[in-house]
Amino acid sequence: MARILITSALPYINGIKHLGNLVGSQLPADLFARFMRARGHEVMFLCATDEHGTPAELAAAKAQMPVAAYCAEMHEVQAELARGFRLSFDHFGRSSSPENHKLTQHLAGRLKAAGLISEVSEKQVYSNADGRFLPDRYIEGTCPNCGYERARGDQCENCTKQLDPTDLINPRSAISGSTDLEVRETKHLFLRQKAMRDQLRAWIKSKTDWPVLTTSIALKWLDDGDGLQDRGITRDLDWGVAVRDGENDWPGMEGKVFYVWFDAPIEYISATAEWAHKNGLGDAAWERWWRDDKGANDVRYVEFMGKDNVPFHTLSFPATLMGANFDGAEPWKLVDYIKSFNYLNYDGGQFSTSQGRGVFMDQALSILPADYWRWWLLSHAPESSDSEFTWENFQASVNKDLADVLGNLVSRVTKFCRSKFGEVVPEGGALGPREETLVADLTAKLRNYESLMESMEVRKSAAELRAIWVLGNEYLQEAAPWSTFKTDAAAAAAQVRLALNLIRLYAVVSQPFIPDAAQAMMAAMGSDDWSWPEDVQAALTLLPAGHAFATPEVLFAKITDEQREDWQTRFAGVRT
Ligand code: B3M
Ligand code: ZN
Repeated sequence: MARILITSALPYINGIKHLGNLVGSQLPADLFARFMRARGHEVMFLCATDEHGTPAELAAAKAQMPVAAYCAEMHEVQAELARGFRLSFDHFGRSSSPENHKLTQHLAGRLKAAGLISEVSEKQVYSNADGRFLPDRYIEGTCPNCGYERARGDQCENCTKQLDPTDLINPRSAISGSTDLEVRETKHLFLRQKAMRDQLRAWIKSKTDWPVLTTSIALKWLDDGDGLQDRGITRDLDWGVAVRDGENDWPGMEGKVFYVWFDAPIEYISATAEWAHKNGLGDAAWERWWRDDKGANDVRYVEFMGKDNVPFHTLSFPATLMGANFDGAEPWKLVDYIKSFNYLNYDGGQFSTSQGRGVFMDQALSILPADYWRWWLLSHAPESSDSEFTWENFQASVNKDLADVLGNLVSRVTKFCRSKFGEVVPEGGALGPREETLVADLTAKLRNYESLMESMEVRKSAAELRAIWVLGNEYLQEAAPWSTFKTDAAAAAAQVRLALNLIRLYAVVSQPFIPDAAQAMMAAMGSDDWSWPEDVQAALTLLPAGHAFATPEVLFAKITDEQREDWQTRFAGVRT
């Protein structure tokens, strides 16, 4: 038994995530967590809402709510959707938690002690009317390039030109509209990542088993052009973790907060502390996952994320943790493996949160149960390249894989048994060579499935699981107990007994992908034995003759053409 620490990138707080976000981190992380638990490993699976920064403030202002209340409400919304998709987090935390405030301030203090923080004076736009510095995107004005009147200080949305706020013509505050702006000096803290370049490079180079997607992005940022830059880790905002040196004030930094990307990954650790405290456990309970000197050196830590988040996880966050251990006193757990994803596109374009394009998590659950989405998304995960959601493909996969292959097997076996032998596992004669072949084939495919799941080959795992289901169908087709029954009822009974056991086995191995259907199958088989089929032959005799079962309702209803067309039109436009 091993210990596996799993984190999913933290969904940002400012709205409901779309299916592309879901398949890029939380869902595959859940698949892996469920599989590892099913194999008997000790798993700690964490996620949280990422709550600080300008976008949270803007979203709260738009909702006309205080930002803390907005975040609390949106956290609940996202937590409920996570439950709806059966994401099996051990804890779904909040980056605004007291635990994260404390740990962020502590780590910043350690970096300061390590000499890895520099203070830099910058010129920034200050709004007298708003009484605050304005981050680039809080400043609007006319684009010097195309004349668009609502260009933002970081970029013109109309012509895409990257801008500096000082480039804007007639600049004004995006908050109040005030033009009473001036440029003022302000001091910020920078993390001296450059000084850690060699250490980071050596660490990344040592990760020879990382996927190419992950390593290539990391090395690009490390070596390309000017190379790794020192990074500002503070902002002039109200909402966030106050800049402090551990428990002490940080002179000159009053009224400033840490940059959201500084505190967000730290929340992976803090979420574990939240979990411990929520469960009445002491600090040792979370430290054994995160501190090598407190028992974490045998932990395998795996992170899941979209490719755009890779630089922060391969450079900045490790730099924070390595830097905090400058004197060897705080050996924080570094990630062992990063599974990153490309993008999922939507029907010929991109999913877009800002434009409301695509299917969002709440909408998805309002039309179909979680398993349908989980199956399609995972079996089409954008691993080696971007992939695309189309309603035709979704309909075809669900109908074929879930309804025709798996659902049909369950319903044929249980209904046939009920009609001929009643709702109990029948007594039966010996099994023959056909069954031996089935056991051998299942064993081979199952071992392959296990190794694909261990290496997080999501699509290939789905294909192998489907192949395992197909074996059962082929067996039934050939053995044809409904014909056997006419000449040899005992042989038919033996076949049916095997097939009923197969349903329980399928529940166990399918559970990471389709947890609700797996529960329904297991419940129908009147069993609660989730033990992994290390020995397929033994697993197929687990339900004895005389054991009662129930014939389940339809496991997966087919998606009709009408439904598909309806959804296609409903989700063609943008969400308002
Ligand atoms: N919230 C990414 C995003 O919303 C960001 C991930 C943080 S992981 C520590 O795209
Ligand atoms: Zn422009």
